Amino acid sequence: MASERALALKTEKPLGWVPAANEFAEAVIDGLSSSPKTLPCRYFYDARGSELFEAITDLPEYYPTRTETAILAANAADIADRVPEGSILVEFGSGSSRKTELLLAEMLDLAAYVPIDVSYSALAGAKQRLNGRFPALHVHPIVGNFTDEIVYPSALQPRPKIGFFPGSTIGNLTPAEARELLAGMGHKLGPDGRLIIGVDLKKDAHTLVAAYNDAAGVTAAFNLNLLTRINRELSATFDLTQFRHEAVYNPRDGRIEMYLASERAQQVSLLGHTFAFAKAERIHTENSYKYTVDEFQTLAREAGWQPEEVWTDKDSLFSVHELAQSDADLSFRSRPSY
Ligand code: AVJ
Repeated sequence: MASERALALKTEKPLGWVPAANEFAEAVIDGLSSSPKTLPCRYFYDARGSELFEAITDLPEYYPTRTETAILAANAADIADRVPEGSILVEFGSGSSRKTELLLAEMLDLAAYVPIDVSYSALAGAKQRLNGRFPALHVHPIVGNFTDEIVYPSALQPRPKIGFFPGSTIGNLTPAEARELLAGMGHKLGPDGRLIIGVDLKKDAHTLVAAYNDAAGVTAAFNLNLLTRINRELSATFDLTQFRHEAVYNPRDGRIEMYLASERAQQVSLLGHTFAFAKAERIHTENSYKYTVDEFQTLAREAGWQPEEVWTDKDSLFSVHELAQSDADLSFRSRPSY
């Protein structure tokens, strides 16, 4: 095994950490001061936002979660076979860790599971559930953004690391940002690191648009909840009845774009700032990029990863990729015990 690269360490945030109000305030004021106006999608996930996203994953129109879950269920044993004994599973943006259970049920000799998420409540709920189902599994949650440096407890530091990044959350980033994030994950997971990543696939616009404009209006509530959070945490004056959810597919860039559109000319104030909105003016809240398998494998190679395996469903709606470090020592695979 190649020697482990010392990983940059950063002070671990205590469980219960929430983003500093000023960090949130700065991002919101910057976004609403820019033209066109924007709000970062990472702030969707307060407690209510995480609940609404869970509800989205059960919607008939929102195919990604159930399709990825079926792919993982069908291939978890194969994926687990390729994981060295005593590894740690590091999940970026773990949320409820529901999909992860499919892997954990097959990866019985993990040293630990390290879920990383911005939502304290999501981590706490997942830890409690996993402790019940896998009493022998060491669960070490980290509250933070998956772009942050990871602080591994010293006992886990030298262990082989398997990254897990499901749900096509990579789609929230532009391809350039995604390349950078993947390269950063390579650094965080070490020279023998592997990465299991879920990527939503390009398909007909009708299916895509429906997945982000569900008939029940849950995605609209998820999008508008961001304004509720800003009103609550930053004492803003958004009138939610005067903003409308919009989600469109942009075929040129291969992405779904989500917006909050102003129903009329209006002003919103927060923390001493006043922002004017024209009628129909939009706030961009999220991109969700879609890829072909080839496009994503090319991006992964550019980020220093070697595509090893890819699994899709029979309708090619979604894909799960297994990536290895392109300079990784893969000889351990040929040992009979694996
Ligand atoms: C969690 C980012 C993968 O983009 O499909 C779901 C979030 N936004 N419905 C996605 C989301 C609207 C979701 N990701």
